[in-house]
Amino acid sequence: MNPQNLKAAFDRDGFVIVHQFLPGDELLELKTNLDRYILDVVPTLPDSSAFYQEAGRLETLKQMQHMGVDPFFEAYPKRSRWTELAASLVGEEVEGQEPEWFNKPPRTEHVTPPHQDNFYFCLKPPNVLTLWLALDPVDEENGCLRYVRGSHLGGIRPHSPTEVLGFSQSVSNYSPDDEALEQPIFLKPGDLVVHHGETVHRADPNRSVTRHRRAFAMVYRGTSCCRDEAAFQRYQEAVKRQHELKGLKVSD
Ligand SMILES: O=C(O)CCC(=O)C(=O)O
Repeated sequence: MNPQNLKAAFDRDGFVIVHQFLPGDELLELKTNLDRYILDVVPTLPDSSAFYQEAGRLETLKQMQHMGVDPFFEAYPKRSRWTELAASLVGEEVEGQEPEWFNKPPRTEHVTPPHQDNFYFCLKPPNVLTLWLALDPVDEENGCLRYVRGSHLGGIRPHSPTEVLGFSQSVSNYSPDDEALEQPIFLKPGDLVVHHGETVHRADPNRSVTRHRRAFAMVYRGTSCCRDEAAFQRYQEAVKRQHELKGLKVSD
């Protein structure tokens, strides 16, 4: 798809797929650094930077954030392949946030509850998006993302607290009408899906026995965005309460 068509699809649907976004050599470089980070850096991190489905079991590692502690991942968001795509879809210059990593390990009951990222980010105007790169084949069996088509155009929906570590808030009035508009996203390693910060999305658990569902993600915000600091503070306090209730040690 050419850049104009990508933007038109993104503006209309709130998400767009770019197949074969990352060439094989760059995918290998990224995976090698992720393996290194998981082995060498994750054991040194506070609980709030690496989440497990079952505490202490490395094979159930399901989410990593604040990855900018590592020089490779600190520099990664500035790579032009990523910034150029983000800027062309947002429609202005962008700033990239620290990378994140999401997994649904096999045989774990880990759902992604329906949510809008900008409920967490509190940015106005909502010129913010996520670039989500598949590291494994992703389909219905291992818990693909599901987007509610066009939902980025309806504003922020009410959210309420969840029990899900890493996704502390969920759309509270998610309905069969939303489900009817859901688009499941099937990807191969190196394929990318981009979603707008106000697109409602969710994912089922990984029902497979052996297949991981790993993804590398980066959030880019337009330079015109400002944070609603009061709303952001409320959100952060809710996250802190959730972490305390789950007994996590939080360093920041
Ligand atoms: O990987 C997932 O299941 C969720 C990712 C997500 O919600 C996001 O990147 O905004």
